[in-house]
Amino acid sequence: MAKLTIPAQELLRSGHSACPGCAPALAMRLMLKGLGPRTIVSIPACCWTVIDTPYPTTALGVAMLDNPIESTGASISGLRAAADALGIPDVTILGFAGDGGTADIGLQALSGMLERRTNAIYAMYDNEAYMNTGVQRSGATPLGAWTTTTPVGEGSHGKAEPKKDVMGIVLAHHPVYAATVNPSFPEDFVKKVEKARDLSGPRFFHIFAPCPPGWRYPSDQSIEIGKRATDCGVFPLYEVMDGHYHITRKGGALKPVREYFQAQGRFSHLGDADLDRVQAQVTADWNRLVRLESET
Ligand SMILES: Cc1ncc(C[n+]2csc(CCOP(=O)(O)OP(=O)(O)O)c2C)c(N)n1
Ligand SMILES: [Mg+2]
Repeated sequence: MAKLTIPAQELLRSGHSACPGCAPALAMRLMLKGLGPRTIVSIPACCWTVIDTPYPTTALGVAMLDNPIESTGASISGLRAAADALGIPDVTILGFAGDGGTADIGLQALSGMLERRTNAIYAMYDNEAYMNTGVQRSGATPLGAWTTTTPVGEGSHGKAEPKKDVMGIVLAHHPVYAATVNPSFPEDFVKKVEKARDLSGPRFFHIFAPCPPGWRYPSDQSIEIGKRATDCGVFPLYEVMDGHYHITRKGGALKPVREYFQAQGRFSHLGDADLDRVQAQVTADWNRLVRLESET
């Protein structure tokens, strides 16, 4: 029988209010399995504040602080300083924020936390839009995607700009550890979280987090969508430690991006020429990553 490598302990309780098929909920579940109960999590305004609460209830089996959307980086620096001042041993400080609260509104606080070398983990769960407020585009929304503020029709063809390279921005701060994770690959996810837990200094996760209502696909398809994203190269799995890149899932030739895009209503307006352009970009980005791995 295969040996289970994922801890059995559940720190995300039943009864939370995530939508069916919510990958951000699964991401929190896996994150806390990797970090364990001695974790304090700081969450800004995002879907996750709604998933966890309403006050006075909580679905989390760890201590949680609700912070303003722009402040996750500052909040986890403060939590770390407080834990150290109080002499609380062996506690992991985790910031768990959306893409809007990280790539856009909280970018300055994230940069400050990384630059101060705060001993904490910052995790960005990336559902590629401001979902909690009704699917508005964020800096992390990919090129061509429909959102309510990048509509499809005369004069608009979905988002006109490419996705912001958040890993690139984070890596320019030389964190101790940074990795991409995807709930569709739970062993890889938890293994990286356990590795990060045992390090000291600023650490970062970019979490792929499909959203059925925002991406317009049936709620039983989240795991499949996540698998396709990684296997076509749209969301490669890798880690960077001490400047060394390591791709953690290679799996042979990349699958065509069409299989990923055509499964989601938010891309249904894209034609062959659009998808050819996307394919060329994804292939170029993948080749760059492979080069970085071999050069470092
Ligand atoms: C300064 C500020 N601006 C706007 C809001 C409203 N707001 C609350 S949640 C949210 C969406 C956040 O998007 P993201 O960080 O991607 O998380 P998601 O909702 O997608 O989980 C916004 C805009 C706010 N709370 N504070
Ligand atoms: Mg979001």
